[in-house]
Amino acid sequence: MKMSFRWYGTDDAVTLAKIKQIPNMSTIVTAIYDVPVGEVWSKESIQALKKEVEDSGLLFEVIESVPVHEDIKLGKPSREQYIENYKENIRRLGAAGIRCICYNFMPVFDWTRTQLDKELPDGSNALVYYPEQIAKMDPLTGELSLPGWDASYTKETLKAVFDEYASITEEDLWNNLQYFLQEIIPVAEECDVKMAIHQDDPPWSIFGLPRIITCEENLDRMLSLVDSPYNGLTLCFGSLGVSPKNDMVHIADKYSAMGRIHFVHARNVKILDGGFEEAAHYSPCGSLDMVEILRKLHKNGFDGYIRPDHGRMIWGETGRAGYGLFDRALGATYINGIWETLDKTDR
Ligand SMILES: [Mn+2]
Repeated sequence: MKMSFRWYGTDDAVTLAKIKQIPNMSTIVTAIYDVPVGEVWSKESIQALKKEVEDSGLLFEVIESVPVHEDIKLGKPSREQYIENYKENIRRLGAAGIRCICYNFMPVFDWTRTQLDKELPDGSNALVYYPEQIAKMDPLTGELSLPGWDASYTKETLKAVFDEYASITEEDLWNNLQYFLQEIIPVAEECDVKMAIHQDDPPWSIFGLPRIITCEENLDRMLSLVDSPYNGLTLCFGSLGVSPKNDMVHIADKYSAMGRIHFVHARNVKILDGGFEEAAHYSPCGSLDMVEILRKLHKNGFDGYIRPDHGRMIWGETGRAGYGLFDRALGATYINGIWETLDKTDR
């Protein structure tokens, strides 16, 4: 495995120099954030990003994310141009040394939580999702925003895109995903860039919008849409794992044995009735058995990228919710410890 860390660019308070000091850190996971969704990234900005990362002694090999334009998910005629743009981004990123692109196919919203700073009993705070809070949230106020979300929506444009999704069923979304993958995967193969879809977070419909990347059955279907190793997964423990019906040990085993996991988001969650709280990475802090999940990846020879996913805010750190330095660094070290133990014992 190659240990990696998400970095939000030059204005990220968590600097490359700090990330570099985390033991066993090899790769930066980043993106270009100032280009509207669906547009082609300029070669100059890709090169500048690559140089900045590599000058810090880290590898520039993973992009999270190249976002998929809503018109592709909606299957509108304008998707043709957006798919061409997407292919061009794969080509440009591949030429710059990127080997893995993480993306998702969630309508409108990326990951969703109801509170970003819930204080936990130990005084740290974490992101949480409580069903009673989601029931009271109105996404159409335009006031909801989380790191990584498309910030360009106004109240009016959000209403318009919701109206468009009113007639889109899950089957429509499947068809639109298939169309997209059949177009882009051959390009990913040519460019040696592994495409790695992120599961829907949380893995159920929210605000009446369809969601399909939610469970084992649907992961099987997704991977069969284009049967190529370049059509793979970002296995996000904390996204799939909040649904008790998703057996994460089994899922990690199955898809890593198939060679279809290219990128791993390792984090723990405490499952509540219909909701969840993000937890420290250490297994007893949440509902997931991190050792057993990682053991399956290790057993199957996983050699892709892994990054500690969302951390809590600890030791008074402030900043981008879920993306502080301290708790994610603890997570990386915990994963390193498990992996080193597996290296030395599971032969
Ligand atoms: Mn994730």
